[in-house]
Amino acid sequence: MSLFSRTARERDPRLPPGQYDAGDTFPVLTAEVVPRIDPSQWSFRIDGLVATTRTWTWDDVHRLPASVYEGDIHCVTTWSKLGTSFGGVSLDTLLAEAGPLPTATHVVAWSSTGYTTNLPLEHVTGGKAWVVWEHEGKPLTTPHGGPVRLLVPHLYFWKSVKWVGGLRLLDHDEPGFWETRGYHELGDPWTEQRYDGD
Ligand SMILES: Nc1nc2c(c(=O)[nH]1)N[C@H]1C(S)=C(S)[C@@H](COP(=O)(O)O)O[C@H]1N2
Ligand SMILES: [Mo]
Repeated sequence: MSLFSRTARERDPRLPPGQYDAGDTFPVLTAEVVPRIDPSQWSFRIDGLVATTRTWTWDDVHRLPASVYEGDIHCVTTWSKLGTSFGGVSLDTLLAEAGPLPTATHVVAWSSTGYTTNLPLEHVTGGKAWVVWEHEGKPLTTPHGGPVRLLVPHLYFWKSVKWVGGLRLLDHDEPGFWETRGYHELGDPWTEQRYDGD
């Protein structure tokens, strides 16, 4: 490659401000002790402000219509992974079975480890969020949240709870693990909502 083409190379338009392309690497960021969760012991629960509290087992979620996300993910520590993919089921499918009540405005997503994060309900509906067990066609590994993690790729990746166990629907916002430690309530990478007050 000539010096000219290197210096003139444009920034990949898929990269939000302040982010770099991590290429083929997929860094691991974990605050807690990594849990070992056997798929046969895993379940996903939606409760709180719903018409019907629902719980799905590993077999149950595999019977639902499969959904794949192909695109990018962005960690607040400035790495982005471009053109990756995750497979699982759309949260829309799961929420439709539980039936959010009209009073529900926010969700808390949680892991059995105690890790939590808060999200406005409208940010996990309309094809924006998934519960996933595959990464680039292979089973999601334990360090990356396997057997099953949340995926909310339009927000910074701390919202994508690893080893996810469920969602609780609320009529108010309830800051989670990182949000009570100075991270932004929402976390939009395109407007660099990294920390509280950004
Ligand atoms: N349970 C749990 N989920 C979590 C985290 C965590 O520490 N524990 N870290 C978050 C953060 S800050 C990021 S960037 C991503 C990292 O996912 P990865 O380790 O698969 O890259 O998971 C998010 N989900
Ligand atoms: Mo992160």
